Amino acid sequence: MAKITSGNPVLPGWYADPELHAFQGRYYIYPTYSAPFEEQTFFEVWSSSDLTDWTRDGVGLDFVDVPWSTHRAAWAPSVAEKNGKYYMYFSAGDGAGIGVAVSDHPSGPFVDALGKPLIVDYHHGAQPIDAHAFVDDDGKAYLYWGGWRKAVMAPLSDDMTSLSGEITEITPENYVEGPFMVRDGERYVFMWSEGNWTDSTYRVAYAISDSPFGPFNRVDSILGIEPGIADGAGHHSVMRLPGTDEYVICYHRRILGDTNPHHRVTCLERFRFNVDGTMPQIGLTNTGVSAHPLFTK
Ligand code: FUB
Repeated sequence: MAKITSGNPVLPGWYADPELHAFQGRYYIYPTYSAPFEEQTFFEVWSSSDLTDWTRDGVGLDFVDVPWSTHRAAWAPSVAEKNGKYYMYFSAGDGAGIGVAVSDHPSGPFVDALGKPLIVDYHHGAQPIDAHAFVDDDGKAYLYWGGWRKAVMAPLSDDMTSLSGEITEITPENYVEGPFMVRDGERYVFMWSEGNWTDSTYRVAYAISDSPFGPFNRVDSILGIEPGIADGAGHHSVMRLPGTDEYVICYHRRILGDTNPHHRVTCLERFRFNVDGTMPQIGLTNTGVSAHPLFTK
């Protein structure tokens, strides 16, 4: 029987840094497998027809096939579609670099496109992790990334496997990692994670700009802790719910009192922007989101 709400968490087991998309009439979540770094050697792909029931499609990319990855710390995949192909940007080896892999299908298999990292240097002090690919309404694509409390960005080339412009530092106040961009009308809403991913201090904050290049001035935190339910909510993604003016935030959070740093679970919540364009405070729930079937036209 179809579920009415997703419940939280939506994926069984420990998964973090989830990126949510709607591709080809189906929803997809691309998460980090949250475990000790040596056990993080692959990226799974999960999919759903209506946001409530999630199926493990399989391993989309295995570090066995990425020799430069150092075969550990497979983190924070971000997937973008361009010209019918799907590009996965991923972090490898706790700073070994950001790679890009390509597939003909959102479930993969993804194939390492370059045979080497796309980004390996620490530009402006930013650790090369936590890439996020944002495709604007005009089809131009941008890559945002950075750990070690520094955020940078650059335009992507049309081939999606190289940068086409200068790497600019965009670090907002309190930034730690996990950058994400969403466009709401004419406004570019940039978000990131603050605090420490291993404990309850982790949270999400945002800035609004009229350009994908910034500047990004911190407005407020919007997600982090819910007394009696969960804490340490962060490293998220946001997707506009097709056919509505609502958004879904997909994030990971911690179980109250559980101090194992890798015990992170993937959850969903629905929200609307406030009428003045600011973001609301987003509560952490156990009910998750209501079913929203997605049909291909
Ligand atoms: O999941 C591994 C790392 O933890 C990510 O790259 C960080 O953003 C943090 O969520």
